[in-house]
Amino acid sequence: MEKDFKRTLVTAALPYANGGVHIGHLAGVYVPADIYVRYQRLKKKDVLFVCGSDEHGVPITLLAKKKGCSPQEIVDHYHKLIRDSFEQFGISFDVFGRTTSKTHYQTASDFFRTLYDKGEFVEKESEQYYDEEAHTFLADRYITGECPHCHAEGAYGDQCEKCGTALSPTELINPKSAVSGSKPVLRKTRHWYLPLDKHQAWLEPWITEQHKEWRSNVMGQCKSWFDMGLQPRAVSRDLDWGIPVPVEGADGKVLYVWFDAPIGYISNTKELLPDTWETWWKDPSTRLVHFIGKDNIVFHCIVFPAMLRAEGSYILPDNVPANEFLNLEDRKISTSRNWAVWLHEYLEELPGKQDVLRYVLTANAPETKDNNFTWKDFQARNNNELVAVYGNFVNRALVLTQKYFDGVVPAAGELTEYDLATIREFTDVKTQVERLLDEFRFRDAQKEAMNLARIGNKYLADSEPWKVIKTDPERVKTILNIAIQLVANLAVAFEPFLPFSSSRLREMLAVGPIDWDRLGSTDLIEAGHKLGTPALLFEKIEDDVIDFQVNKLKEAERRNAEANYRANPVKADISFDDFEKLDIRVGTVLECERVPKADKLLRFLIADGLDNRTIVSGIAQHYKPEELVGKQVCFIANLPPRKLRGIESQGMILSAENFDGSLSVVTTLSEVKPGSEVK
Ligand code: B3M
Ligand code: ZN
Repeated sequence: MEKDFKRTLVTAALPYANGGVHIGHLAGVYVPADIYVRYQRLKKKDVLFVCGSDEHGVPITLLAKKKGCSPQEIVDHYHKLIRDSFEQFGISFDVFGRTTSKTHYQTASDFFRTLYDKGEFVEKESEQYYDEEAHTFLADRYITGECPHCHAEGAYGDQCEKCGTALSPTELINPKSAVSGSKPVLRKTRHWYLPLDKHQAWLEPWITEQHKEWRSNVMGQCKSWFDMGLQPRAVSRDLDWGIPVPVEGADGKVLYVWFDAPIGYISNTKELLPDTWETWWKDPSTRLVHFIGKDNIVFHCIVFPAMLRAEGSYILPDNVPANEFLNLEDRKISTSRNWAVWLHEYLEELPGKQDVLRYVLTANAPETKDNNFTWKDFQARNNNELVAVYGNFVNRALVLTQKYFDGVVPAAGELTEYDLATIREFTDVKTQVERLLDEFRFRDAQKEAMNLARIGNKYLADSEPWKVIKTDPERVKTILNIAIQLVANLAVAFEPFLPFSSSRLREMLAVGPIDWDRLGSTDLIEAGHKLGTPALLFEKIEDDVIDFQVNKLKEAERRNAEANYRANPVKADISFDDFEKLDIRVGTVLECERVPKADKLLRFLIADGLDNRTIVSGIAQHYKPEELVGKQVCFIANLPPRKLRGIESQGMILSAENFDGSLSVVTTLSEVKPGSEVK
């Protein structure tokens, strides 16, 4: 439904201030939101881009406890880290506020109070776990215990991380408080609930009938919530970190983080525009668009709209273009396992490469399904697309103009059929990019922009100015004029996607901002204009840079495996007789070599005090053969012989498997005669 909006209010999900921002957040939320906002600005639309940090919630209090500091210190630190890295990355928020600001406390409190006074909440009593030693109710995350499904220890009151099942705290076997370690008891507590069940009657048709244009992944989630039937949701918690519930007798209770956080969009707008914020939030000619990740859909499509509607004076979102998830090297990004690429580290380790990441994340944007980021793909897209296509075209056009015409843009003469055909290929680029951006299809839109460079490369390759210059210099003037127009078009078309490169490119062209509306035309740069100095727009990324990043991930994974290591449970008992049947002996390695065409196998010749024996063992990835010659090993001597790759193996060499899967051969403390028995 095309409505006539006067202005667009764009929000991007408020990142939790208990860690940095990683590529999953960027690809899912911030890069597309920024492209969209830059595009609106280029079109001279009235637009406001609002974000800030989300500074409440249990994980922040847990981290503070772990670090031995206050939650405020945690959020102060991460608020600044996140704000600064976004800024360096070119995410062009108009305001980046925080939910611990005075304005926010006041706004969220008032909001709650209004709903309370209007009778929009229901009050209910329920039983929740209470820690009698620490004198506090326990949030779901504060309770751990045995998972009722997979029986892993250390499952949380809301989820078992081992098997992924969603839990409620009372399902845990042997629950334990994460605060004091004591056994929690059930106690009665009162909370305020938003009766979403009552809101379903308008929410459902509002989304499924009036917003059919929403993305199918968003619509799908909403419909499944409706099909299950909406339930009342508690909007308060027993916790000492958050905004106090502004109701008498509600001591020790704070607003649930998901109640106050979306109000943060409003308070941050207020903070920026204390006098005019209401135009952005209450005037029906404002279009509200929320950029979020898929895990936030229910809050932005159902809970927050219900809050806004219950309050009564606010507009509702017009669209919620939520993205799916971005995986990293084929695995789910995990902050707790440090399986992530952090923005602040990227900015430090790959300085000046903001646009490369912006490009790759948009090219791989998880718009319709989960997508994958790999460092190899990052390198390939940089080297084969940004350098070889975009950068190469720009460089050729600029360098040739420099060489033949001293950097002065030549006037075009008569156009050939081929020139006209080339021009026709890009005159509609503006229509195409706009159509795609209006539909929130960022990856396809960026492809359209890139297409200009492909057209340019093909045009130069086909018209060969470096040859023609010898026979027909007049013709080269036309060719390079068209090429320079294409370069200028690239600067404009990439402006929303790769702002740093567009600005460098404009420097090389020695021009100021070019009107977005002129995108697709062939008169962006006048004949006679003196260009700046050509430089490389993008640089090749070498293997060592990529290897460093991949190793860093592997190292993080190793450290995590080490920290989380737990020995396997002991196997079922066996009889002493069974044990005695095992013949374990010590032998000395006489020979050791790789088994050809088997990357895991080593062939050993072992002195065993009898006739010597051959053993094949799968430890080639852990030892070089020469390291083992002369060493003593333990082996099982009475296993039936087995053929491995055509070699008869007479026994099995014993190794210990470390937490990370690496193997270490078992040996004796002092040298013994080959054939000595292990008892
Ligand atoms: N703090 C972000 C998250 O779920 C959450 C968004 C709040 S938006 C109001 O990762
Ligand atoms: Zn489990």
